[in-house]
Amino acid sequence: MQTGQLWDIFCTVIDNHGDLGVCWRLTRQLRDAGQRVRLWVDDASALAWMATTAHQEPGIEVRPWADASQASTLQALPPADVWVEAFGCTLPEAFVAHGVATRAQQPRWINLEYLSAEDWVPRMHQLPSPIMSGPAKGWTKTFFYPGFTPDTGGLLRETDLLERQQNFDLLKRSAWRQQHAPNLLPNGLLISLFCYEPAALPQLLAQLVGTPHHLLVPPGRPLAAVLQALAGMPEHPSWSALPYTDQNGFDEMLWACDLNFVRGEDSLVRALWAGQAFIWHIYPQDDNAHHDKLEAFLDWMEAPEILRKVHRVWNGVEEGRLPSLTGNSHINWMQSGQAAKAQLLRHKTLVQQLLEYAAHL
Ligand code: TRH
Repeated sequence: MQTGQLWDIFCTVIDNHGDLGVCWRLTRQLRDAGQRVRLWVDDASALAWMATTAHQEPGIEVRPWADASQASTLQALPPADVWVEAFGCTLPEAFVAHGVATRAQQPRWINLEYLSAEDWVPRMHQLPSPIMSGPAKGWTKTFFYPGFTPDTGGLLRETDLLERQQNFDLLKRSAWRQQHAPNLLPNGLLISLFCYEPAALPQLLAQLVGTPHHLLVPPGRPLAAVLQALAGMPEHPSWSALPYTDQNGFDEMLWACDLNFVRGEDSLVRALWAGQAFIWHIYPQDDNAHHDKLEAFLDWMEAPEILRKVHRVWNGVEEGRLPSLTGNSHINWMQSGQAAKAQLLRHKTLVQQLLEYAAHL
């Protein structure tokens, strides 16, 4: 029985999977914390592989964005205690107007922002922002910034994550590896490649040719980028394509591999929790704003120089040769990541902080 508060989370899918990935994870963790959640999404199709049980989860309703503007829907809806506007998606005006017309007091209205390690984030986190126009003029919205330090909103982390990781023991890990890379030699690294279209991809692929390492390529943009790069290569590295998997399956991939190339926002956090070596392809932004975001993250990670160099070349911040993935550098990267994970495990999670914030209605 979900006795907690009722949350309306709004999510628009921009161009990849992270908006929905983050919102679904948030939905699931709030429900696991005893809350009731309505997730309003404009394009929920990715849930078919990302969260196969999404439409049968107790305490969770996944609803089409368009319904939030239907008068008949709105009249039948019990009012939520908290509105979450994910990544500044702008709530449907009819939904807001209905709230203003029918509520004695405004809900807690949270604008959940994108994840960043930049130093201005703690100053912006939990800042109230008066609404200056539209049906909710005079109400207040609060900006919630996820982050890597205790003075931010924190990160999404399931309460059973460590238990799940312990259950994924050496036996399960080697079975996973055997299933997905049966020909991997004992001295070979198993590498996952979740990326956009990195300029240094041909360099990475060329580096792996003739080595015992095996590349696992998730579907979508990573596979398209690899196929395009391979078309121009006389010799190919050992690699194989992966099917789409749900979020738990994606975690197991990260846990089973020795090195994970991740991207965007959600898989970066999952790679940190996985505790294996990782390299991050940040979501490119037109004005190169992502360069500062990348440097801020590397600063927070206290990344060794070679890992900074790899990130700059991988993200096209710097031209030049991609440093090779030799054994010892890979071990150093893993140690950097594990130190970062240990720090993060001591912080309150995003859901803990959201619940504390919402409790003071
Ligand atoms: O897909 P992304 O590039 O999403 C991006 C980022 O979120 C970015 O911040 C945002 O601005 C942009 O979308 C619009 O990368 P990300 O964040 O890692 O999200 C991918 C999600 O998909 C992640 O939760 C992992 C999940 N996933 C699976 O669960 N199974 C799969 O098979 C695959 C390939 C991905």
